[in-house]
Amino acid sequence: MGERQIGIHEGDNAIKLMDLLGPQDRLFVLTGAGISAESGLATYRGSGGLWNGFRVEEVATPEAWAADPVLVWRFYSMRREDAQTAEPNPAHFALAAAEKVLGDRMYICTQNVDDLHKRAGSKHVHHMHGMLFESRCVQCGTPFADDGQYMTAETLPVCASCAEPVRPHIVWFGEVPLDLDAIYAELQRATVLLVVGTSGSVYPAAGFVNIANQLGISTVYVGPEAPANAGSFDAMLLGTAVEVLPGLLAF
Ligand code: BV8
Ligand code: ZN
Repeated sequence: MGERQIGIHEGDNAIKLMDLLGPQDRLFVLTGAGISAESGLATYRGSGGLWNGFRVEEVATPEAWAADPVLVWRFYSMRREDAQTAEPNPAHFALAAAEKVLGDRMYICTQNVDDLHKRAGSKHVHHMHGMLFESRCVQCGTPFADDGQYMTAETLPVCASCAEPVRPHIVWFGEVPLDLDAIYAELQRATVLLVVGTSGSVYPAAGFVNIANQLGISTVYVGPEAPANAGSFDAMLLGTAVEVLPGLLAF
């Protein structure tokens, strides 16, 4: 499947993607921290990859959790606080509106752990790196809704049924992203890959565009600067998510 090039060309910021999609086309959207930047949420590299002087890669790891669960819970508690005050932006709403037209021919895979796609109305969203407002027992493993903030050793959450520690339901560096099979199945049947606001520096997400190229499907990047994997895209639409997506997805 997917052997369809819809004639998107380099830097064609005036394209109306929806006009180019026929009844057989399926849109796979991959989003990164950049789509939430205009909602006021820090990106990983925009802040120089630092959080309170820590490198995200140092805090978002099983090793950091084993060494200092209080530090890790403080990291995620403060991000919960930021995400609760953030609002979806016109880019999130543009994707939700496009899904109302395309229905199940559209799939959003987000690397983001915030809930802004859902709050903008998107229904078919897969959080491949977990969700900020879910936690899970390290033993029982079933994620549950949790917007709690845990800042001290005395207040760290433990499982109500087995008393083991509760961790953020987040995929850390070195852990396997969630439901990769489902992602690859959607990629296999897509005809267009739209990637928005990601530096293309973390795998396997940064490799989705290579799979798309092997499948021969059209690939578009939207962001204010070229990502690390820029050379793999058919078209680079340079601009912020809010500048580009509402026009790109207008119908
Ligand atoms: C895996 C949740 C195996 C956490 C995240 C050595 C040891 C161990 C692993 C590795 C290693 N070397 C390589 C690896 C693999 C590793 C990796 O790629 N590391 C990198 C650092 C080299 N990957 C992993 O560990 C992954 N797991 O490999 O498992 C495996 C894999 C497959 C099959 C079997 C086994 C798991 C990685 C997941 C880590 N968790 N998030 C948390 O949030 O706390 S990753 C996190 O960073 C994001 O989720 C995202 O995925 C990634 C990059 O962030 P971006 O979203 O791209 O944001 P960034 O700030 O980087 O860029 C922002 C972009 O937005 C920029 O381009 C900017 O221009 C743009 N922008 C700015 N403003 C706007 C904008 N765009 C639009 N509009 C704007 N206004
Ligand atoms: Zn438990």
